[in-house]
Amino acid sequence: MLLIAERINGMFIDVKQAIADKNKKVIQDLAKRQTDAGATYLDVNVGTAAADQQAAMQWLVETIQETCSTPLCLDSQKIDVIAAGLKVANTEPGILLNSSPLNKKNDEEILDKYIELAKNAGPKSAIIALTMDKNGVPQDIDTRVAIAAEIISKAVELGFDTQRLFIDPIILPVKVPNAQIQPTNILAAMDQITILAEPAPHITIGLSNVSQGTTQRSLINSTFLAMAVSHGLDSAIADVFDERLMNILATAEMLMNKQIYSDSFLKVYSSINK
Ligand code: THG
Repeated sequence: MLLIAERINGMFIDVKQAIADKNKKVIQDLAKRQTDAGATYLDVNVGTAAADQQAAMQWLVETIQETCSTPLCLDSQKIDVIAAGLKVANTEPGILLNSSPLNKKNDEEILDKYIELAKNAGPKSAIIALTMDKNGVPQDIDTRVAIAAEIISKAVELGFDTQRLFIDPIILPVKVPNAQIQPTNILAAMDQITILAEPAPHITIGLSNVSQGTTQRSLINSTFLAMAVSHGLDSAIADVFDERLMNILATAEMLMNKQIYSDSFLKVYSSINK
């Protein structure tokens, strides 16, 4: 499992404040602690409060890189913010561009632009593409799969290896009225997305979305993670500080025969993910 640690996000009050105060310690501390906890990538999202999002993204990237060489996942809905981050990012260990829809009303070519950015960022760079298009986020299984198929064919057309593509079927909070069917729709979409290409594209989700506003965040996140792992999920943007979640992930991967069983499989899993 490729774990993208979610915590450096302006959605969290401490990070938002750190960006406003240019407080490096808060950010560097989170970068190091998430790396120690098993992060393969660090998500970097400036949130919505920063006055100049491009400058804030560059400050976050530079601040993290001063103490930590964990690959970054630049997270913004604005391609200009991603491009600004890329200018100062060390792409040598790899980088993830998070995220592009298939297309947008005011930008039909948005995915092409992300692919171009990734190509210029070197062979270890990859893209997270959302199963979302100019009509927004689909709620049904078939539209998610159809958009994923278009994303894959666009990548093939542009000579971009599908192994550098992470498809995100977009999980929304289970608490939203009428949304309780969504987690099962996501699992069914994953079953089909994994057979769209050979080798299969990677699949990722913003796991913590599913439990937003609920009283049992850790339980809901970790249960859905185990379910999704059994449907081909091989990456997630997640809370790596959640010990229950990390243990359940290790167990799910062992039961899926992705990690060999030994009596100390939990210990082994946490040491190889460092
Ligand atoms: N797909 C992709 N990228 C994403 C998402 C996605 N990036 C952002 C987000 N979704 C994933 N990251 C988070 C980070 C935090 C939370 C949820 C998803 C979260 N935050 C607290 C909350 O809203 O309750 C913040 C409040 C706090 O605790 O201070 O839950 O889906 N590709």
